[in-house]
Amino acid sequence: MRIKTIVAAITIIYGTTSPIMAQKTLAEATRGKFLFGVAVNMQQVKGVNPIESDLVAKEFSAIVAENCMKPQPIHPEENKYFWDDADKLVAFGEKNKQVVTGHCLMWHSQIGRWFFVGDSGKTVTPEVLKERMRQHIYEVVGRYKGRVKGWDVVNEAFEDDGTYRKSKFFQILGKDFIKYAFQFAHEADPNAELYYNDYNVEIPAKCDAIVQLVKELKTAGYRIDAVGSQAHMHMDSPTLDETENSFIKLKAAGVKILITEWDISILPSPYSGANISANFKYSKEMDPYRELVPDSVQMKWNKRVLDMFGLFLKYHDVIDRVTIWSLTDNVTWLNNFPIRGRKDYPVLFDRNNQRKSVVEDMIKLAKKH
Ligand code: 9MR
Repeated sequence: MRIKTIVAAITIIYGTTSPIMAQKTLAEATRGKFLFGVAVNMQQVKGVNPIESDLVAKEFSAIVAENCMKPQPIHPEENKYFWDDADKLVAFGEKNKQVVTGHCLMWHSQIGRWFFVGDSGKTVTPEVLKERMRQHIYEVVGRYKGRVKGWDVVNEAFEDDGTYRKSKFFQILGKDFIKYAFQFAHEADPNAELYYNDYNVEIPAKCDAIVQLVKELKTAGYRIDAVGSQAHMHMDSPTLDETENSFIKLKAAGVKILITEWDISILPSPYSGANISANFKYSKEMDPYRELVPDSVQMKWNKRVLDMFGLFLKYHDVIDRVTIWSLTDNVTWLNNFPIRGRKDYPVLFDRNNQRKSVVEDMIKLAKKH
């Protein structure tokens, strides 16, 4: 009781930014504007590294599973589901009063081969695939009904040129597979928000295709709440203008926007997508910052983070959540993509689990908006 009184007095005198008070977090700084989330792995959920778990719990208002809710891990065989990890993750989020997002229901990648193969070893018929989708979505969404706020219902259905990706789903069911997925997800949890999620949404042709999809879904009466823009970025692309234009188009389409997988690679890239099958050969030139990041490069990265974050803040009326794709530079997927074994620095906490200096500037910027 006495401690509480002292804390209250300090807050009145100095405000929450007092050095003797706990540091403000990005989640606090962005409250009322958008959720500030992070993708988590199972070590963090299980507390294998308690410092990381603690950071996830304290610094973020939302979490999403980096892997454990994807079709393959959660549904490895036709009649076998693996719930342990996803159950723990959802409970972890609830314990920490965080909004939990489900990622992802239908994705051409990280899905068991069995999904598309029938008894005879032949590709399944459209009817069978549709029924498998229904069962999968009903089971997964149904299990976390009321506990997961929203689902990435379909992930990465478009190519960068705006044509449909020729995934197994598309080959077997045509573009209607998307409608079926949204329908089943809505039936399984009518209160859950439903999202379409993709990378390189800043490419005009791809953004236009997504807008067209949103229109088709809405016109046909399907629920779609938001488009997730993964926002895996590089030092020079996409530009601020390209990013803003994608926001303008999505906003006009009448959906919310989620920044779902934000990171900014500091490394040179031979490739600018997030298609995980892309892989290039290692070379020292492509891994220039093993020992340290030069100040000039770090300053450029910091500026890029602030410029983008400023843009997210500008559009906070339509952006509901900004999620960082992994907690620290240690655990980011970009250390192994699109070239294995590099040292990247794309997120907001460093390899010693410390906040990068740019975070304070982001917090200051959030206050101005
Ligand atoms: O970060 C994820 C990595 O650990 C996985 O190995 C990879 C393969 O499934 O998926 C990564 O997350 C992807 C996300 O689910 C969808 N958009 C692209 C992300 C980066 O590949």
